[in-house]
Amino acid sequence: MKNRILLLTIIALVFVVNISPAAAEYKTMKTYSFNKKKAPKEWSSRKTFKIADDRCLGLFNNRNKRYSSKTILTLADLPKGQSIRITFDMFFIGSWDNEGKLADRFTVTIVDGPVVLDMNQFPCTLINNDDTRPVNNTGFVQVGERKRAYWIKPITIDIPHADIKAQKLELEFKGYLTGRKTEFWAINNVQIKTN
Ligand SMILES: [Ca+2]
Ligand SMILES: [Ca+2]
Repeated sequence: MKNRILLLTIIALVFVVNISPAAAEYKTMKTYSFNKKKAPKEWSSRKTFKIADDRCLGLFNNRNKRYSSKTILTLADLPKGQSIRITFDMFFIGSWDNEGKLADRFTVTIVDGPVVLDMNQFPCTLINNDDTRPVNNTGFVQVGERKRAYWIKPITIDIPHADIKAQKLELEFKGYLTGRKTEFWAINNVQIKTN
């Protein structure tokens, strides 16, 4: 009897170990790498910008008229009853602030729905607030007359199927920056996955 229970336990364990990676698997439905001057029509703001020889969607700044403040991604004909996972590379350019009067914010929101990403902590550390002394930045990029440090952060957003109405999803990416010429953002390598 004891042996039988042991055997059943082992079988159950093997089953659990085998099934868990499959359950977490997502299929990539769409990829946006923004390698042309204009992003595809699904994006409301379509300008792209080269950072280290790789084009991104951007730049964005909500306080500077030369740039867009946001972009909306419209996805139609999504598979019925399935949740969506969105991954992308977020570029924080310049001196984004985590606190005080100059604090910044970045959100992703389902249009007419909930906020699905709300960030107020950023990797943009500068020694003595000096633009030329960034810590752990990915690189530098020329914006206007100045070179600014940037940091890339991979982001994952899961959207439950209950938040997807009529197989359609409109996602608004928006920054709330205080710096007109010192802070920007861009995105790259957006992947839309279903499970
Ligand atoms: Ca790209
Ligand atoms: Ca700021």
